[in-house]
Amino acid sequence: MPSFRSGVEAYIGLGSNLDDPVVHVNQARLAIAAVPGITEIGFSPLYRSQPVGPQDQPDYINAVMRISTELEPLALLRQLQQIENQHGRLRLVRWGARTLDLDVLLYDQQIINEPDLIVPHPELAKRGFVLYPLADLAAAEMPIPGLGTLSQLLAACPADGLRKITS
Ligand code: A4P
Ligand code: MG
Repeated sequence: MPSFRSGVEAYIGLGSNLDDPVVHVNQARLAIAAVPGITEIGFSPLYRSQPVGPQDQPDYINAVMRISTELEPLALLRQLQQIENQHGRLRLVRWGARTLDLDVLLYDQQIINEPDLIVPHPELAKRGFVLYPLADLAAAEMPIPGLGTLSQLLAACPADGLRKITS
């Protein structure tokens, strides 16, 4: 009997605030979609957001990508980190300015607590620049494992300083 592997759904957060962030985010989208074992299902509008963390850095461009993937969670993270590195990402300051940041927001409906990977992303519930683009791609009733539904999280998270810049 042939066996068919079917992908699981995952959501990736994209962020950039250096060296023409819109270009970095759009190129990252293409690079992610080109990884064997990843298929793009949807891509949110781009948002401009004020920095969370150190304030002496430029505004961010943020977006969320919905994918289907055959990669295991850690393999997915490693692929995203390779793409970050190709974009000249230097890890200097926690939550500091970066050319490209790719986070695994959700992987299927799994809760993952490994040294290198925590899913859902630990800051997801507090971040408008993650929740609002997520809501452009997913049903309001979507459960966020361990945290409630997407609409419950949105209701508790103001969209302060968040501006949609593409449709
Ligand atoms: N890691 C654990 N879980 C995950 C996950 N779900 N996805 C580990 C991705 N990585 C995960 O990340 C540090 C380590 O987190 C990695 O080695 C990985 O194994 P990093 O990208 O090297 O460092 P970082 O990004 O400086 O830290 P961190 O905690 O990942 O920061 P965040 O949460 O990514 O926040 N403000 C606005 N407006 N928009 C932004 O996009 N982004 C950040 C970065 C801060 N402020 C921002 C934005
Ligand atoms: Mg990160």
